[in-house]
Amino acid sequence: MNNDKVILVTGGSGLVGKAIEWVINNDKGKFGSKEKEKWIFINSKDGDLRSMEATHAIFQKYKPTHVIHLAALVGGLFKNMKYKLDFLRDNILINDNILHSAHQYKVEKVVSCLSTCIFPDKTTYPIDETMIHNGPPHESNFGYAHAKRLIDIQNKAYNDQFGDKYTSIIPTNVFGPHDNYDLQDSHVIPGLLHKCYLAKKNGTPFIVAGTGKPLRQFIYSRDLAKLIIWALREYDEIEPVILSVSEKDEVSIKDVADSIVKALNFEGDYTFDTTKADGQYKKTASNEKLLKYLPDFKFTPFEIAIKESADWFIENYDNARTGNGKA
Ligand code: NAP
Ligand code: GFB
Repeated sequence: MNNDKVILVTGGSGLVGKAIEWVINNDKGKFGSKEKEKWIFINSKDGDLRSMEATHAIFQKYKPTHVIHLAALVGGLFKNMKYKLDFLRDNILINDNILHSAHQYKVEKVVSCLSTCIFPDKTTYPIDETMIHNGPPHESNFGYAHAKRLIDIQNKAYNDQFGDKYTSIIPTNVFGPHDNYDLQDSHVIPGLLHKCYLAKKNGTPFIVAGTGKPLRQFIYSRDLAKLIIWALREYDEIEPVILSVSEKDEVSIKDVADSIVKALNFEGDYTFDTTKADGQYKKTASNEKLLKYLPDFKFTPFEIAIKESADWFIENYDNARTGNGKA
């Protein structure tokens, strides 16, 4: 019985995919590469996963035994608000093609990636894994949210009818090296890193969108990567698990902007554009289930993770995904 694992990582060129590749290649502890594991990182150049034919061709080529499914149409608040139908359709197509190909190629395990923004907007806090389907998500990202919720339904249907072992993890907002820094489409941390960098370079004001009051839990991509590798190797439930820092580490958008100003040594004007949307006020999630499994897991302190992310962005500005640089 050849128990070599062939692990296919979809979305391998993105923020989370690159972090998994970094941990596998650099972590000398329990999360790093292991014998009998072959890791394959793919991106859209390997094939458009919205096409069943292209997805099949990838499975035919690599014959994976395990899949970490990260590929998705992803974006921050403002991109989600603009393209709700694209977020719904593209992600439904990508997810269905991956899970059905995994079933047809008898893949032993799939770990898919959801997001805490898919939970009901009107809910009690902290949010936990049992609440996914308890009501409508926030208006700003219902397209993305319903497509992601469907993965949990698909996992349970494949397990119920065929016994397939497909599960999912639910990260909070993620940040780190190799992020998407497009000034319109990005998430808040890469967006503000780029804006503050340009404000410092051009001597212009640093403008944060919204009131700065909303609250978020942020996980460093390299911490998330370790937890996803753990989930692939050891997490045996079909039910999802939230991967997040604890509730006490929740910060405001103003705290985030202050940390970025400090990390980039910005001394210019710094204001808030309250004409811009705040989105969901908070989505405070419990990581109790995770800590039952990994009580000693060490998360990177927020300020250190922001500094490492800022340094990576400055060092790699010319090759980073900065979009067209227009706010
Ligand atoms: P990202 O940086 O935008 O990367 C997206 C990846 O998906 C890229 O490798 C991209 O390939 C690939 N991809 C997109 N559309 C594709 C298609 N049609 N066919 C094939 N590949 C395609 O995303 P990320 O932030 O790493 O997100 C990874 C996962 O984490 C996603 O499932 C996302 O929903 C989830 N998540 C992210 C966050 C966050 O804050 N970033 C929070 C919670 C959950 P190319 O590079 O070739 O385009
Ligand atoms: O990361 P973000 O775009 O998404 O953060 P969400 C949005 C918060 O940051 C809002 C404020 O309160 C914005 O007003 N903000 C301030 C900014 N300046 C900026 C900026 O320059 N760019 C951005 N993007 N925000 C997303 C979901 O929600 O969370 C996605 O829409 C995904 O589907 C992601 O799940 C993880 O946290 O509000």
